[in-house]
Amino acid sequence: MKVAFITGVTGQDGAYLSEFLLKKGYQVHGLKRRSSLFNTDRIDHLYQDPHVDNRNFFLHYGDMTDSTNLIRLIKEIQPDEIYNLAAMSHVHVSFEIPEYTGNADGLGTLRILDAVRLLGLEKKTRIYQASTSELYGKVQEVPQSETTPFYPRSPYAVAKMYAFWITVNYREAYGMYACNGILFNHESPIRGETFVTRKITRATSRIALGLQDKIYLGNLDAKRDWGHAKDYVRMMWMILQAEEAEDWVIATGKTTTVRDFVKMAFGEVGIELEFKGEGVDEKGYVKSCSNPEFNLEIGKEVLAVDPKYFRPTEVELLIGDATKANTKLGWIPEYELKHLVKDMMASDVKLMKKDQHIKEGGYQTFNYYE
Ligand code: NDP
Ligand code: GDR
Repeated sequence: MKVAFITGVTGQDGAYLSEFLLKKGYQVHGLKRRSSLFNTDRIDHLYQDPHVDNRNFFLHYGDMTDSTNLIRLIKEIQPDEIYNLAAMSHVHVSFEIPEYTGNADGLGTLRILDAVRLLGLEKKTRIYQASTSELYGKVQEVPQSETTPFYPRSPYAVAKMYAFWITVNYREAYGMYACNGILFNHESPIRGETFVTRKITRATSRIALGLQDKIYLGNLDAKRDWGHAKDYVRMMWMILQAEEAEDWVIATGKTTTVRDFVKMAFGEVGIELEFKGEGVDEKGYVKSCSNPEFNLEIGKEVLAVDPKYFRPTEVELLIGDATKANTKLGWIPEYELKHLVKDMMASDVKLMKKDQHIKEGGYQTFNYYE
């Protein structure tokens, strides 16, 4: 039985990857942080009672900023594969907590690599590093591939740039099997609520159901290459099964503006939007509503721009070229953007209907607009 260790197991990718590896017959160990509230929502369905035999899913407390903890865990687990997914992963928030981001995302990666080296596991343990299209930052060339130069535009991206190169360096210096997956944005119904796609699908569902009036967004012109997280975690595993340790771009090769994503999300529930105005004055209005379930007034303003969501330095355009992964590993994404939006909207409408019932029952529901 192969043994995997996943840092960031409670996150979007950690949850899907755990499911994927358990189905493949792996024993999966995950690193979770101590939190004052339960933080295991995404993996609760995988939980196994510690008192039963034959468990194959284990959670361990730890933190990417704590070397001794990581060394002890890797020593105990003796993993065949480590997937280093833990990170302070929000680009905008990284401008608020740059030092912590550098510590967790940059040095955290070094701690994993060095633990493997110190424990003499260089020849046993394969390491996947969650690198990112944010490394490309300011546009140098499109589409972006493994040979495109980096120009990071946030403390998050700079920390991930250190993580990228320290992974390459340990591979070259110590002959370790360590790879970077340069993944472009990938989303799902369990995407963190403050990333733009999930913020949009949640708000669209709430607006349609009369639970919220409006959504406030930042840069509507930003373009992202959005894929489905399920396709991307499959590729993380494929990367570690390849003969040679290499770095790989994973992307769909198509790009879409935030504005068009909003239109698609509203379209999914039969609401057509029209946009008027420019820059900070741009607004979105209901043009038509073909769904009798929703009682939305034509002409209602449902979207406005709030400059507080603008970033000090923005990444305007991402579009990836995954030819290498397509041809060398045979990876082809199963989901198109329209399937992703459908999946996310179906899930959020269902979730928000629960809130509607709670509200109708006289109880308060909370929504954070970040
Ligand atoms: P999430 O934000 O959903 O999950 C991040 C995970 O890291 C959570 O489990 C979080 O724990 C954990 N974590 C954060 N800080 C620490 C720390 N100091 N110590 C231990 N664990 C920590 O991210 P995703 O699942 O979306 O992304 C996974 C990885 O892939 C990240 O490294 C991200 O930067 C990278 N990436 C993501 C892309 C995407 O589009 N999703 C694209 C390219 C790269 P908790 O639940 O307690 O907060
Ligand atoms: P990103 O994702 O920064 O690409 O990082 P995010 O969804 O946060 O932003 C995408 C684009 O949308 C614009 N935007 C907004 N973003 C947020 N969060 N909230 C808003 O209200 C809003 N309005 C417009 C942003 O300016 C940006 O251009 C994600 C993370 O998962 C990283 O960890 C990962 O490395 C990259 O994707 C690839």
